[in-house]
Amino acid sequence: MSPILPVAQRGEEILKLKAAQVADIEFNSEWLQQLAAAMYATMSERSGVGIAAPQVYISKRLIIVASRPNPRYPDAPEMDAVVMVNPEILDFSQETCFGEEGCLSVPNERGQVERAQVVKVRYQTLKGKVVETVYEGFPARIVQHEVDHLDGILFVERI
Ligand code: K2U
Ligand code: ZN
Repeated sequence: MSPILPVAQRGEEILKLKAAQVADIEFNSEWLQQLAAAMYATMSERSGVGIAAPQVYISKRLIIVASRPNPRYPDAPEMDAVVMVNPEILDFSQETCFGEEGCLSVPNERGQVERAQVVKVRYQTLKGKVVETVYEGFPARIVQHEVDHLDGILFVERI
């Protein structure tokens, strides 16, 4: 049973920092596995479709992306949650799209945010394997929203 962690709110310094890279020694560790599990439990409990480690007061470059259909995006793809360590967006499509976003750290606010329609992401798995994947549409939006958290940026700053 993973703990539900407290979520940092807008205005707290932790959300403004540029998060640190996860070090090689941390891969394959109980610690990283437990952090990811607790982040997933916290995200799920709040019906989120993504979460970033700084939101649970851990300033490290670790995110979870878990698109699923929801009231705002009824045709969003149902995807297995992906844990991305040290994610890097390698390429943003020229084409952008507007979509409504919310944030676990900014309750009761929603807004239209312009994002790249397609992104190419390189990340490591919890075991340290390097993966490169292309996402489009709502999953691409979540990736951009979560990577922003790792760089201390909230969606409200992009409206
Ligand atoms: O990072 C977070 O605070 C989690 C957000 C992720 C999100 C990214 C892009 C667009 C919307 C949300 C939460 O999931 S906020 C809850 C939510 C869920 C679906 C659609 C809108 C808001
Ligand atoms: Zn957020």
